[in-house]
Amino acid sequence: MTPNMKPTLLTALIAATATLTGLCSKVETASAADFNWNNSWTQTTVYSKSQTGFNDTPFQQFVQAESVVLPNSGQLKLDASKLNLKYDHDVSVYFINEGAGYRNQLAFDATGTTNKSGLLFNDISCEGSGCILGGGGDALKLGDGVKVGNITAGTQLDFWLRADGFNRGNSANIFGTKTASNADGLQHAVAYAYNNYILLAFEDLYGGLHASGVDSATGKWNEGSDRDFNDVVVVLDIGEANVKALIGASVPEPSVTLSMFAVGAVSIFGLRRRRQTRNFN
Ligand SMILES: [Ca+2]
Ligand SMILES: [Ca+2]
Repeated sequence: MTPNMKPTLLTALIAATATLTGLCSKVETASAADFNWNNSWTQTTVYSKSQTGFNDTPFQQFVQAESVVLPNSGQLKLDASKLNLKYDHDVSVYFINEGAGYRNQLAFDATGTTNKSGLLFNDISCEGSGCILGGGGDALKLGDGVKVGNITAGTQLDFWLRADGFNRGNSANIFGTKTASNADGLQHAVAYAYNNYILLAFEDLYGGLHASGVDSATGKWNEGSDRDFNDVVVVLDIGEANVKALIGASVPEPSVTLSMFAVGAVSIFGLRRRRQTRNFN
C-alpha cells in the first residue's frame, strides 16, 4: 500500500462508521458499573471446530501482537456498542485467541424484542497450537464456539468482559463496549466487520497506556496496561444480512469491508515488524 492510499481508506471507514451510527437509533442505558454479572451462571456447552465447522484461521491475522499497543483504536472499528439486529438470527460466538495472563470471562446481554443475558465463556484461557499466550486454565481451543440462540429482529446485543473474573469474581473489573461507562473512562473494545462476521477484541487491563498506581478518580488500581486489545478476541455470527445492514446498505459493501480489512491488516502487519519483546498481558 502506498502512503497516499491510507487517507482514502480511512475516509471510507469513517463514512461507514457514520452510516452505522445513523442506522442505530436505540439508546443503550446499561453501564459497566450497573451490569449485573450473575455468579450463578454456568458454562454452556462449548463446541469444537469439528462440531460447528467454523474456521477461525482467516480471523487470526487480525489478532494484535502481544503487548503491542493498538493504534487508533477509536478510529478503526465499527461501534461495538450499537450491534442492533435487523433480522432474526441464531447467534453464535467463537473464540479466536487470547493474549492475557488473566483468566477472563465474557457475557452477553440482549435487549429489545429478545431480552436475555448469559455467560459465554467462563474461563478464557487458550490451549493448544496458535495461542498467543500459553498457561492458565487451558479451557479453550482456537475456534471453539458457544450458542447464544435465536435473537429476533429489533434486538441490541452487547458484550461484557469480566477481567480475571475466573479468579477475582465480584472484585474484578467489568469492561463494556461503551467507553464512557468504563470505570477508567477508556475504550476497552474494538469491532471489525469481516467475511460477514463481526470480530470483537478487548483490552483487559485498567487504565491508560503503562499507567501505574492508584487512579485518584476512582480509587482503582492502574494495571500498567499495554492497550493491545488482544486479551479476548471473539467472532460473532449475527448473520450476513445483519452485518451488511450494520455496514450500511447505501455504501458498496465489498469496498467497505475490504477497506476495513486493509486498514486493520496494515496496522497489524506494520506493528508486527517492530514487535516488542515484553511479555505480559
Ligand atoms: Ca492488554
Ligand atoms: Ca495482551
